[in-house]
Amino acid sequence: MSYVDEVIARVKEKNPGQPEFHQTIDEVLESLRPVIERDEEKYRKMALLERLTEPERQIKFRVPWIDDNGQVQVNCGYRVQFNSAIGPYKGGLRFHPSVNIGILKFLGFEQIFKNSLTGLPIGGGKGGSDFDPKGKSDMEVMRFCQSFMTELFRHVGADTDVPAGDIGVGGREIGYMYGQYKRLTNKYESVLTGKGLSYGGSLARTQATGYGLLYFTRALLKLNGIDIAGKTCLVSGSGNVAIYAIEKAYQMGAKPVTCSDSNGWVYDPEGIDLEALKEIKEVNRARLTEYKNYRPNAEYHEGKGVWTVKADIALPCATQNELNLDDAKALVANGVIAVCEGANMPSTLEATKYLQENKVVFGPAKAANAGGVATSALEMSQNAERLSWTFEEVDEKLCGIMENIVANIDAAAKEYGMDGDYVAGANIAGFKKVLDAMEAQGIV
Ligand code: NDP
Ligand code: 2IT
Repeated sequence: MSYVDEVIARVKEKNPGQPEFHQTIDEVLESLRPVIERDEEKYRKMALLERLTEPERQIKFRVPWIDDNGQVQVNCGYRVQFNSAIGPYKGGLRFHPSVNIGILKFLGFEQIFKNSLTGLPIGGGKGGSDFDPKGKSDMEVMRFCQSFMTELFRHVGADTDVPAGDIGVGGREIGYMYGQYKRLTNKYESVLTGKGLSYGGSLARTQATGYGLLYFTRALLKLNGIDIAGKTCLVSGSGNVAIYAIEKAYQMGAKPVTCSDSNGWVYDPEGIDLEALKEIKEVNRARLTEYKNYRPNAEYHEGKGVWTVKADIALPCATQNELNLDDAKALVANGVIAVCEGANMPSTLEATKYLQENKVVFGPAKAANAGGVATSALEMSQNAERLSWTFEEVDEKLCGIMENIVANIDAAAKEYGMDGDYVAGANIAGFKKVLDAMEAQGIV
């Protein structure tokens, strides 16, 4: 059996009941096959893939907190420190009831290659909790965040591991965690990114993932001879990534017509009303059912359905495996030109394959959504030099990073004879720097 197949089988056997982790292992190791097979015996001997697929450290801890009724609640906290070959661990914290170790390992593994693609010195990690911030008061969220950090603080630090936001973790949660870290350590350091602007945050970090996704999409389309202006876009999700993807799509002359949350979805043929969406989600923390109060002519549907609308570009920005084979078939039948992933692993392996086989330009998550973490790294740089750059400076750097990623994944795909396969291109381009650093640092 080839070394790659052996390791895929072994990882699945050693990590039962973790389907999302298996999925990313399948996708990434399959892409790396041509690189590994150039020198298979050497890599087998140094157990390169076994080391790459085993997190350097996994931390799991109890998070007790007291709700507004005086009842004690207990959640699980995690941090997966996956790979520090090219820099301190870096990656978000997710607060969602579905969080478990398998999901965090999938996210942490993806993060290794994504962070490498940014060209900045950051390793891969991910963490979070099964805590559900939905419906909790600000004080409940604060007590949870303080308890979470009361354990996590021993494992993180500006040069060790720098968490940030992800699903369910935004500016409010980062603020509460930062305050507690500072109180516990007596250090004012860049231990978290996505901080508020008054205490070390970077301009444009809030917008970065969504804006970056559109810079990426525009450049990838251009490479394929297509102009993004005038195109209709399907967006899923209505959180941080979706909102700023919609904002930048408008700025590029495209028209986003959908968005969704975990209850339902909106189709607004005139284009999503961005101000209404921001008020509903960012200010009121409410549900999308409210959208019709702002736009009576828009449609609201319960359940899932964004991918059934006819459009040119699809931008999944909610969560993993939200775009399956049936969705891919519906998109292709409706003539979609491109799918670029704002969320992490939103397309199933079958959906990705179907889209690629049908000549849809496919921009994989670890390349397309790298703008968030890239700007987090820019926040770390600003904190290190104790300076703040202007919005324009950060935004310009972000745009340059995303355009570079497009060029690098295209070149890597071509180098290995897979022209236009940006999934393979992203995995290979991200892997090469990590491989080089791991080889140089010996068996650790
Ligand atoms: P938010 O919490 O701000 O928003 C998440 C959105 O996705 C909400 O609309 C939410 O709906 C929806 N959603 C979440 N889980 C589900 C689910 N199981 N089923 C249906 N809808 C769901 O998170 P972000 O916008 O930050 O993150 C969105 C995606 O982007 C995630 O995959 C994340 O990993 C990825 N990402 C985020 C980055 C960042 O900088 N924030 C960077 C790179 C990637 P509801 O409110 O109803 O739950
Ligand atoms: O998935 C991701 O890249 C993020 N949630 C952002 C991570 C970060 O450290 O900014």
